[in-house]
Amino acid sequence: MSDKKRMVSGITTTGTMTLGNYIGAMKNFVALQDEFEMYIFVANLHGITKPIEKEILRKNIKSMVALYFACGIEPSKATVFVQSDVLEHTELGWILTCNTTLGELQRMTQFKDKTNNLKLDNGTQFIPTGLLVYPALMAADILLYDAQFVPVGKDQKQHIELARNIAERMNNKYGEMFTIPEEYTPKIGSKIMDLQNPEKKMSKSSNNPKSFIGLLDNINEVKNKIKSAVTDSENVIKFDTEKKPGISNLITIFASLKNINLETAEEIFKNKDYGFLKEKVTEVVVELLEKIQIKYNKLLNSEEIDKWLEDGAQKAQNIARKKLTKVLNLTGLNYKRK
Ligand code: AQP
Repeated sequence: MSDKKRMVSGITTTGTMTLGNYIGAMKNFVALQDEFEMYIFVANLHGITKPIEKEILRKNIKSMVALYFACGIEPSKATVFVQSDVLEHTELGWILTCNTTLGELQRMTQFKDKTNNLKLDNGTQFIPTGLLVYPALMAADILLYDAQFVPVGKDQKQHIELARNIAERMNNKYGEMFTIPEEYTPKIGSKIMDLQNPEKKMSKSSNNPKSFIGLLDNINEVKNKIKSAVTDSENVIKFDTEKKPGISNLITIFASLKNINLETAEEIFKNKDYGFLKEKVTEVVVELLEKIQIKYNKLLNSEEIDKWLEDGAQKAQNIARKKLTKVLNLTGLNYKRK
């Protein structure tokens, strides 16, 4: 193990990476890849927790991989892999599922949010069990690598807490096997809100495309989405998430992408109108997306990506296998060991 502290995280392939995923997670992956020993995976096993067509899933996985690198992850610095290429995730995921209670999983707010109104096209309710148990798989994703920190957005805090509880429980029951992880959230932008309903978090699988900005969205579409973002009728630019969630969300996006604090951003918009705020937010978002999209288009079908993923999976698996062997030994699953 190197002297650097270890981080692990991933993004789910339920759609294209959003500006929320970028600001809440990806931006930190990129910023911290020098300082930490970083393991970043494309969470394709989490990508089947909701019904998804196989062609779309395959496309999402390929696209997410290329986006990781297009956003600035460097294969010489971070270990990047696709989750299902390292089978140990599933194996440890099952062991941890068996050490997690139904009550713990049912208490996850994401379970409640994600199952709310989940219906098939014919209107019948369909809640895949994966939506309930995926936090145990997520715990495995983290605990396999002895990660000290997990860079995530605020919505994942409860899942990291669960991973910590499972790790402590397993350590107490079977003997020391897991490092206890902590979440690492950005100071600004740990929860980017839905553009049409700023009381709700921006999500890539939203049914309303106007509610989120995808990193691969057409630039004109992006301009229109920001233009039609819901604000309020006061025309006073002030950061106040309670009373002015829409405006606060736009200030947050601007501050995060400009790498300035919220007070400085507020100062820039003092005595300006909402049109000016939206114009400035559009400028920074478009600048970012254009840069990412150029790199993305070069990378998408390149052979070097396959090689980076192969190397990444091998490196990740070396670590994961050792951890899993320890777990199999300590839990009694390895029956050959006396
Ligand atoms: N709106 C957000 N603001 C800040 N951070 C966010 N994250 C997600 N949405 C926001 C962070 O992005 C990382 C990857 O998340 P994920 O794709 O694994 O799952 P999610 O949190 O469920 O994200 P989505 O976009 O809402 O996906 P769907 O639509 O599939 O549910 C995490 O670190 C997350 O905190």
